[in-house]
Amino acid sequence: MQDPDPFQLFGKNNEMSVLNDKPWNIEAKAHLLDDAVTPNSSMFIRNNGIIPKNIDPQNWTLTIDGESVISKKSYSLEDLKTKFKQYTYQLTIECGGNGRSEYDPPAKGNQWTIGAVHCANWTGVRLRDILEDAEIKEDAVYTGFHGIDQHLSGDPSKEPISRGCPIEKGLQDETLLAFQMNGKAIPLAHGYPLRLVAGGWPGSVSGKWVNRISVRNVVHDGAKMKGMAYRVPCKPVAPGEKVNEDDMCIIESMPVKSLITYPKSGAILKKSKTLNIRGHAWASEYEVASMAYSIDFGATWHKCLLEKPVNRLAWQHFSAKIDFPAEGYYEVWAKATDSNGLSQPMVVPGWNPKGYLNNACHRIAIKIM
Ligand SMILES: Nc1nc2c(c(=O)[nH]1)N[C@H]1C(S)=C(S)[C@@H](COP(=O)(O)O)O[C@H]1N2
Ligand SMILES: [Mo]
Repeated sequence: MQDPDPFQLFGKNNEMSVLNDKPWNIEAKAHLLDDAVTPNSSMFIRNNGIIPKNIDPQNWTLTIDGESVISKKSYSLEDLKTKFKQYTYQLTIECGGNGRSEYDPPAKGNQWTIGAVHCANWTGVRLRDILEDAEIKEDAVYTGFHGIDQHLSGDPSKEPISRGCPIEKGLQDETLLAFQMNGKAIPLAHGYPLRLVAGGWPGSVSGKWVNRISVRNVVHDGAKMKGMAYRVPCKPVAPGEKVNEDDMCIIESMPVKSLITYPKSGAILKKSKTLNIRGHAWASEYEVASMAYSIDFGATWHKCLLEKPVNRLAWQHFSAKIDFPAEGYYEVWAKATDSNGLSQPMVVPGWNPKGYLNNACHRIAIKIM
């Protein structure tokens, strides 16, 4: 039997790139992310294990347990949908390893280029409301999620991933336990029937197929919380340097970044024409404060128009009209600056063993004839 066609299987645009099929990891291209709100067809898929099958939403339960709950409590999907207020937010999710392919020496793992980011509409209940209903203790410091996907080894006693976040992030208004994406049931590959969405933080915090959340009185110690996974050196290191596990710190919010989504790199334009570029920028817990472009490799920068986010943690849209001085080859570079005053670096930032947090400027090629 032939392997299933991933584009059909997941409803993805056939220009998406399949980086791995065991487990499935698929990324977008910049021009596929042009929509204000990312449709399923262009959303990257990142899996650490095997996508679950035969989910029965009628019998789904979410259990809240851990040292820092008074007594464990379970909810059906119906409970979640009927007993709590629902919210919809546009939330940016970027994989911590987005941009990994550019590190040198290379880092193992999926060689994401720029396409492991999306900003969809998520509808669900606030994790905070559920945790308050379940009554958490004052000593709560961390959350830890558990999903029903299987470890690649097939060993049922192992979890592929079980990460979490400091309780403060878990209690934010926008941290959702979502059951809808873009107004419909969440597609299976994105976490049907229930997933966490913690916008702005490494995607690995947004647990899919979630059926249990532990409220911990210590930093969660689930699969991929320790060692090198989703961690970077606490102090900068030289490229290729060996780093002890003890000197690695957990990644929290993602750094400021942007993407030019129109035109497609390689576009050809007549000299007399103005080029309208557009794209998105995001800065996790901060807002993007300004957006600039350069057509001379960063020698001079010019302002882009930048929109406000529709809500906190949503990406922001930018655009600019560019007139080129002469015929020839150009690159358009885009650089975002956040409300904390930090900008994107023009080259790949600090090397780290697993190749996380590459927020270098995005650039596209343009030919003027
Ligand atoms: N249960 C479960 N949740 C998970 C993962 C996983 O493998 N299993 N991968 C995480 C990672 S690393 C990322 S980047 C996001 C990707 O979400 P998406 O596949 O919906 O784009 O899901 C996160 N949640
Ligand atoms: Mo990720």
